[in-house]
Amino acid sequence: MLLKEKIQAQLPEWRERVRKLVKEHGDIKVGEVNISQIYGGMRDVRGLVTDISYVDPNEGIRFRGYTIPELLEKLPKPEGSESPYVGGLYYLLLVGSIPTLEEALAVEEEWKARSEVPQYVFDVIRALPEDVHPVTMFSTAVLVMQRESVFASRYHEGMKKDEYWDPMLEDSMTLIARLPEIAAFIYRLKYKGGELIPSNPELDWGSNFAHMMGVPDLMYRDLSRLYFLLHSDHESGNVSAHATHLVASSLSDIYYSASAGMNGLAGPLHGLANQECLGWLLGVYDQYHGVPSKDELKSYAWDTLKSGQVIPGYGHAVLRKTDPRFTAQYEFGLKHFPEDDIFKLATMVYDVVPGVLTEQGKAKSPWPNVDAISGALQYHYGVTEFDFYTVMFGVSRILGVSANVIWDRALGQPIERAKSLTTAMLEEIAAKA
Ligand code: NMX
Ligand code: MLT
Repeated sequence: MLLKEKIQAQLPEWRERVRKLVKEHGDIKVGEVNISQIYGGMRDVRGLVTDISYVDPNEGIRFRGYTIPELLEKLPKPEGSESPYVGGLYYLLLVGSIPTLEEALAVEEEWKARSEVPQYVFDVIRALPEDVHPVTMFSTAVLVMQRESVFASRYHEGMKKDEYWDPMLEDSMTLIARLPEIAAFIYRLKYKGGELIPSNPELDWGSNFAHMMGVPDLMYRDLSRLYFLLHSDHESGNVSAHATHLVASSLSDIYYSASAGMNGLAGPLHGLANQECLGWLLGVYDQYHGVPSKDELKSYAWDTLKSGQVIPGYGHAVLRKTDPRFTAQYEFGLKHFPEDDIFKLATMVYDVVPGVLTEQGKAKSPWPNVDAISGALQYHYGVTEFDFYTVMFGVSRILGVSANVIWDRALGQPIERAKSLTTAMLEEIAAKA
């Protein structure tokens, strides 16, 4: 497999680089932790490492050093399309350089060869109660495939530690290959009376998802590839990435680990915010029977805050400016459907809500994150069932978290085990300070 060869070729240098850093500079301090951080969700505590993506508070995400506009320009695309192949993005995440068209297509081909979803996965999803949330269905589907883990079986056969990354890559490729069909199956089962659309082996991974969803507008294929690129990774401290990394650090395989990550993504302060955000926009739209005036919108936003709720899609734990993932989606909407009512409303929210949050003075960032607009774009193409949106986030996020745990294994990262203290101990430290 191309990805395997490419990673293998880099391993000696990477292992030596990390070994040297730890051996020669292991006791150099990179930060300190204070009591507020311990009680405050470890904000800004520098305790993780990844070379796959980095989030600068003012600039936003870079994937392997590339900004989103750079990636949209440089990654290979299907002919006549504006969004890159997802296979090319995965190559970049794992290998660290922009692939050629042939290299991107080699990843796409590898996924095609592994894409058949075993019948038992569909049976398990069908056996769940009808009112189960789509993310629960998705996470369950990922988890149940654990029985096929190559990593788990090779571990029990006694594989050597420096080989761990290889079956982690094997499992990740199989898991990712199956995700578009599993997600589209959940969508069609839950909202389209179970009328399934067979996979089209002629299509790339992202377009095939769009096809199986049953959205007739071909531009939805471009949006799907864009969506999967944007949501794939956001360095290592966010809940889904950290949960996946933590679980994988005990040498759980990717099925156990990614399913755990999905369960974290399902929280309303994390990935579920895209569902919440569209619900909030529709709440505004219903209340004012259409796109409201700016004053009406301002008053709705204040009502939300006064009722003790957050405005979904706004604020961020790291970012202090508009999320470039928001900007990329905003530009897509502006180009293709500027007159769409829900898109116009999401744009108006961008004009109004940062001012409201600034006036309230609580949120450290009043600016939009990735979730503030993604639903408006889906809604335009007829994917109006917004409790499905976090499944799409999950499909994408598994690209990033799997790339990370493959490299965790390659570089021999140990089991994660931070130290906790008691409140009395912290009081004692405070008293002595
Ligand atoms: N609406 C209202 N209040 C907010 C918002 C918001 N959008 N963002 C932050 N605050 C509040 C926050 O609840 C906290 O209040 P309190 O002191 O009463 O606990 C205060 O402002 C300070 O919070 P921050 O330090 O600015 O934010 P934090 O780092 O704790 O949390 C989020 C970050 C993203 C969880 C938070 O901004 C939020 O809840 N946003 C809305 C939900 C959302 O969009 N989540 C998606 C994030 C992206 N993703 O996909 O994961
Ligand atoms: C993410 O994409 O994971 C979110 O923006 C949350 C985060 O980075 O904290």
